Amino acid sequence: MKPKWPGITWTSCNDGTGDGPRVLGINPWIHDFAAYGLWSRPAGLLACLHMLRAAGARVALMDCLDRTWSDIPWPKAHATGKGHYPKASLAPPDILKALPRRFSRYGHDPAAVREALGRLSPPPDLVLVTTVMTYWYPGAAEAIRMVRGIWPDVPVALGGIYASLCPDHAAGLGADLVLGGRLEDPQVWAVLWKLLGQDAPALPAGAGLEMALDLYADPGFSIILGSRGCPFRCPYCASRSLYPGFRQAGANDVLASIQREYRRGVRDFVFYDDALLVAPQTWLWPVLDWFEGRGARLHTPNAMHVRYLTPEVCQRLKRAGLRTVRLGLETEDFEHRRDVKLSREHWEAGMAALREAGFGQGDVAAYILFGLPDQDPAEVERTIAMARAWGVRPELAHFTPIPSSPLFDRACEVSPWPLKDEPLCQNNSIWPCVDGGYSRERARFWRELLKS
Ligand code: B12
Ligand code: SF4
Repeated sequence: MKPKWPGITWTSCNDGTGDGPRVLGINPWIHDFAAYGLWSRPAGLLACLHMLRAAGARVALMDCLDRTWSDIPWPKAHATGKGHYPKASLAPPDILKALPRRFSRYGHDPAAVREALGRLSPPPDLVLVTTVMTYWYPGAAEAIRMVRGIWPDVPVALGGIYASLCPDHAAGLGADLVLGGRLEDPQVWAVLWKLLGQDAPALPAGAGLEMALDLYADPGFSIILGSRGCPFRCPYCASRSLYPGFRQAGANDVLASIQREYRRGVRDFVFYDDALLVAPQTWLWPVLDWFEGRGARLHTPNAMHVRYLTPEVCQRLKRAGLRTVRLGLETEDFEHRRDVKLSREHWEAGMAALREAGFGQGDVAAYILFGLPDQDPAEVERTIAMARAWGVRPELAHFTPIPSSPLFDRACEVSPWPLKDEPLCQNNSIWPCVDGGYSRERARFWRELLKS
């Protein structure tokens, strides 16, 4: 099938013609047992493309997981913009063959992607391939192979979360350069421009927080990133190693980005912050004030910290139009938590504040960690029951052992899978640290429990 509209094109800060280098960003396919477009956007790649464009480059985006560049049939999205990806069966990688689950490539048909890239004229001077989950690297490898086939002489840089957390493994993927870390880090910035044969220009304002959201021609939703990093240090999380500090954007910058998206018709906005409610006066209050009465729907799929849900916070969120409320509960065993971010008192106060603000039973769900090393499944059952008792929908967040997170070494000790050497085994779909691993019967048990 031929992509007809609108294809991918070069854009620049002025009229798209300039003479800066041409940089193509690719968000690769997902190869996995399951994937759902929960308002997913490659925020990191969009931040990179914004920085490069603001510094004089011309940029283009090929998002293998988004339909907006083509008229290829796509599963109908939910009214708020989330939805399924098209998928095609794939043979699972050898190491995952024994798992009784279907493996697929999610996203556009590679033939359509190849054709759209082939039509990009003139060709790029540099291709950036981003990565999100560590165990999705085969999609990045496929993208690199495709780029090599179309433009054998164009350099390819691989970056993003997998490249940052598994740099040695990423070195084998076939890119010319693996660049872990953040592009706004002056060293990384300089190396990337060297690949273009140029001295690095000054980093633009807003580097690392602003994103080139306009590269989506007709988006059903948009994302908001008002901060980077998280002040907490939960043992199962890599946030601290991906972004050691905590940085917030200025309210005017976040608002300007939101207003641009709102003006072109976007009404669903999704927060990507790890610590959305920390120091909300910096940018979140002005943003929520602006949303009041504008008929937008806000979503927090990345979960909010319950400890910050005071009556004022909940009322502001409600008035601004928060619809999808996701909370980080993790466990009901408040006395023996693996983190320090939530006490029983916080939970009770947060639940009362949400209720008073008018959030109903259908609006709120809590993530419960499942499959941690040494976790007693009875703890998960109790947590599900507790969430229900509070009128909150329980959702299992399957544990992903993440290199560099404090719990990774223990995960390696208990898991029968080679977690360190093979990132595919970090996939939460295989239940890598659950006694006996994934099985259909065990999966059915938890599904039924969540339904009942
Ligand atoms: C937003 C988010 C989500 C969103 C959307 C994710 C998406 N895009 O599809 C939602 C809520 C859907 C989500 C879901 C999940 N997530 Co999540 N998520 C994040 C989060 C908080 C932010 C990612 C982000 O956008 N950051 C902001 C951008 C600007 O930063 P960045 O991507 O790192 O980009 C910078 C650099 O990497 C670099 N860069 C990026 N690309 C490139 C390319 C080149 C060439 C170069 C040079 C540089 C470069 O420069 C960028 C600018 O500084 C991260 C944690 C974190 N703090 O990173 C977790 C994180 C990625 N998620 C994680 C997990 C585990 C999950 C879930 C599996 C949770 C669960 N158990 O259910 C699910 C499953 C996702 C799925 N199947 O779709 C893990 C990853 C684990 C892993 N093994 O890789 C992380 C790291 C959190 C953690 N626990 O530590 N997630
Ligand atoms: S799990 Fe959440 S609260 Fe804990 S360190 Fe990660 S982002 Fe912060």
